[in-house]
Amino acid sequence: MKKRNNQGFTLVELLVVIVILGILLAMMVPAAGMILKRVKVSQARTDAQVVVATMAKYRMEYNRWPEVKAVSGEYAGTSAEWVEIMNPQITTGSGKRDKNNFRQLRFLEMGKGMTIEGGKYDGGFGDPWGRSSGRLPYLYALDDDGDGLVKNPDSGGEPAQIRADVIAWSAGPDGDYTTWDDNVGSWE
Ligand SMILES: [Ca+2]
Ligand SMILES: [Ca+2]
Repeated sequence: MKKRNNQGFTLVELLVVIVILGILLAMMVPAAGMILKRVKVSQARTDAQVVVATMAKYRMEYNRWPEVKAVSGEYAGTSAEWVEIMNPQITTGSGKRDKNNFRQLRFLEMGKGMTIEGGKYDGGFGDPWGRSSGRLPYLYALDDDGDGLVKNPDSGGEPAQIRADVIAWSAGPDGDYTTWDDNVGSWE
């Protein structure tokens, strides 16, 4: 009887191993992509809640909301101007903080979302998505009439009024603030 060569894999065995590895890899890539997506969504939610907490700290100190230019539509957001007001250690030279935060208090700690590089939001607090158009600031909406409710920025969203003093949201991975299926809100 011919003795089997145990020196290594036969060609067929090697091919089988390669095919199995290929199948495993093909299964893992989408799974890894999905995990990564979920990690970024959860980062965006945490960041949106950081924006809400930062705004609440600001209002506690100054008893009003800061005056920040709108970033998208009627909504202001975490642009460089906002960051400079909330953390006077960061300066873009806009002079905004003198008016909005004359006590030079730090409401925002440097974190992961700092800072947006490139594009018009240079120095802002950006979302976790590295798109070709760059990372985008979070937007926020305020309860400006003091009834403890903020109008839902998603016009078709439920509830129509959100019980909060301030809410914040990310445009989501698609980089579009108006598409709410992937937007990430602080209140959700
Ligand atoms: Ca209100
Ligand atoms: Ca979107």
